[in-house]
Amino acid sequence: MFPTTPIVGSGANACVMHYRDNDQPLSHGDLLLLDAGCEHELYASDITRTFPVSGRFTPSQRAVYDVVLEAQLAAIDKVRSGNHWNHPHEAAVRVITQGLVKLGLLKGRVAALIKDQEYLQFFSHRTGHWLGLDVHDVGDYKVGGEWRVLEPGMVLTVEPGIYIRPSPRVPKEFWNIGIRIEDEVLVTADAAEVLTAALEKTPEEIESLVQAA
Ligand SMILES: [Mn+2]
Repeated sequence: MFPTTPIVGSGANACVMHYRDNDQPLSHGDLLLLDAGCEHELYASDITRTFPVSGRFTPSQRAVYDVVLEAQLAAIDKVRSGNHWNHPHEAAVRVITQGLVKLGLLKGRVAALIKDQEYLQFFSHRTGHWLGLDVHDVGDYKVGGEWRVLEPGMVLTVEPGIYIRPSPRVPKEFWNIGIRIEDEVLVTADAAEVLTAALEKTPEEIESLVQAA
């Protein structure tokens, strides 16, 4: 989400939006949220993956991961020329709200929950930003008061997340689950091209990567 310093947060810190201390020990059963990137030929990258420290997601972690991944894929599907800047975010909001209802973390009708922005309790940031020479690159998100229309050649991040703080209203097995999945996406005339598609992303791939480490 933020430039320059990586975000490496586990446990409760995975739910802290701009956590930068990056100095806490990893505990079995926790998640590790890693938001980082490299530069290549002066161009920035910005990637987030979330790992189970133990090598295996708990059922609750896995259930939330599945929702975030579904939201990310739905958002990426909306990255195409002719759509506007907010289409991917709207898709992510819909999937995340549906998922939060399915998980029992929100109660009510999905349409009303979206209208009332109840998802903000768990997903309080936007779904992406321009990416280029800078991590948060220059460029308008609105033009003439309207969401900017996507054009081939634009590059943006797609990074929905769900962050669940301890609360008496939330079952304990969900406490301190913080999951974000972020890729770089190129707008083309056709379907979006995920520039970071070579990286592990499915829960099975992520678990295998940690187990092999
Ligand atoms: Mn980002």
